[in-house]
Amino acid sequence: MSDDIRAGFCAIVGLPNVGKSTLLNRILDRHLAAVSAKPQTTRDRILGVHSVALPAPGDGDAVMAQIAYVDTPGVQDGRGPLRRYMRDAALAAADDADVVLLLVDSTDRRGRVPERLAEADAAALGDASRRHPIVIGVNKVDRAAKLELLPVIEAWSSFAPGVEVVPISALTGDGVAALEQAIARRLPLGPALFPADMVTDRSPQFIAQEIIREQLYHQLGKELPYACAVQIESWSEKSAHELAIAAVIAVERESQKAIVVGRGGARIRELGIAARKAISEALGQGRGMTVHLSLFVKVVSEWSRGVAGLRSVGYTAKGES
Ligand SMILES: Nc1nc2c(ncn2[C@@H]2O[C@H](COP(=O)(O)OP(=O)(O)OP(=O)(O)O)[C@@H](O)[C@H]2O)c(=O)[nH]1
Ligand SMILES: [Mg+2]
Repeated sequence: MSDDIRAGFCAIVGLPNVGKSTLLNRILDRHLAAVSAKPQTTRDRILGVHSVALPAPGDGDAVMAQIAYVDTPGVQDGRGPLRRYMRDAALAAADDADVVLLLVDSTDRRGRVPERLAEADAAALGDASRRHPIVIGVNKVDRAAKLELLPVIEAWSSFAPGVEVVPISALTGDGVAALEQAIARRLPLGPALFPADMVTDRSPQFIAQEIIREQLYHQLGKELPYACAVQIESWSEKSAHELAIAAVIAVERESQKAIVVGRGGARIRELGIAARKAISEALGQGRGMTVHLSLFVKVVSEWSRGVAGLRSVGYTAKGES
């Protein structure tokens, strides 16, 4: 590993639904983090490593930069153990980072300029950015009117000293290369932190579990996804191209189980088909992979109401095992 590159952690923080996970997937060019139109999709920190070449000023050689992105749950007020767990994960990631990437949604009137943030949100995001260099990504510019964008960019330019604001679209990729350059320039010089071929610290099991959870967000009504947790029960690689997975969807009440299963099992079947396709694409990486997926629904009474319940469905706080 060379000693003269820029390398470090970049925490992606922001309000729920601004496009943090979409951006990580776009940068890595793969389906790693769950994405949905509903807020509070991401529950855990997810690491994704990406290297870029940083042109040197003048005629010097380009410097490599290894950026270790940490996708986080949207920062929000901590009501209830699950929300607190998610908020802690986001703030801890920002605390540990070398650069904070604050992502804002240019189409969302609530959060698109600093003055519009709720006090608690502003305090949490301000805290996250105070101790580290900060880059602000103004996202979803594909949907924002150009004239509306300028005041948004201007407003964020004075959020913190030395801040750089980069308009982007995580969906189309517009501006993302410039954003990565702005982040890379702020990383410390030093040895690479991860092997050159490493993309994530997350296992294929975690990626599969997130894809199933993502389908729950896509296919269930407004409230129900928040009552669901997914755990992989068994994982068997029959060959390099064939994988059998059994997963449990934990819900909190019998009535929820009935909805997830659907009439005659129709809903769970639909979920299974969509998840199986996405898992085989994500894990096969274009090489073709046959996935057999069995889904079961189980009631774990009130799992989101306490720390023991969270632990029972796999949410373990930092430092626990
Ligand atoms: N038009 C448009 N939509 C986007 C863009 N980036 C993300 N979205 C959409 O915004 C929604 C939220 O995206 P996510 O990536 O799940 O947002 P997030 O910030 O990770 O959300 P949480 O994990 O809930 O905090 C999804 O419907 C995305 O498709 C963008 O650049 N343009
Ligand atoms: Mg997310």
